[in-house]
Amino acid sequence: MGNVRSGALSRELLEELKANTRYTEEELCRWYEGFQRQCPDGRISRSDFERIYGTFFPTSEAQGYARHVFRSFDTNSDGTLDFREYIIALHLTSSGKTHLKLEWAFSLFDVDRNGEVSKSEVLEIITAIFKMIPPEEQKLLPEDENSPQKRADKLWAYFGKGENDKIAEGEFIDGVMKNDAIMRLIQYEPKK
Ligand SMILES: [Ca+2]
Repeated sequence: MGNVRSGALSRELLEELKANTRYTEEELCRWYEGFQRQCPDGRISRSDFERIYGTFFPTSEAQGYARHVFRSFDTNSDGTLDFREYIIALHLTSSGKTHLKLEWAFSLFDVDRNGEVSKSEVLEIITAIFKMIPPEEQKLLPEDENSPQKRADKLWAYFGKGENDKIAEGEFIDGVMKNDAIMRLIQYEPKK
């Protein structure tokens, strides 16, 4: 290990990220190089993250969503992410339907981090997700899913909640896991 140049991706971190994401060694090394170039101090700031995240959604407005994503991964609230957190963020926020992804989704919705999700939190995140849908795709949405409020109402009704009720983490994960239509409301995957 003595000949590893400073700044290289460590073998331990590489193995950890390979095991916990769907990315290959080649992809991880390439992204690490890009990350080092853009963030020489090894940490990415919120504004850089928003800019890079936005490039994945060139035809819509992803900044609000990116801000929530950043908050959900910046667990010590220091305003930066390291490479590990950055890769886990990219992995969990892109396609997939796993328990881990839904644990993350819950933390995304739990804006005030009090361990439960309120309807206003649901509306806030669903609004950010909705803005990522390009306008021409918004026009094609089902009648009961074509506005943030309708989507929040639909999710809330699915969980059988009153306006002031809350959803706990286990309930959220189990409920979303069982229903693809609800899963669709809490994420947006750009058409390829
Ligand atoms: Ca909350």
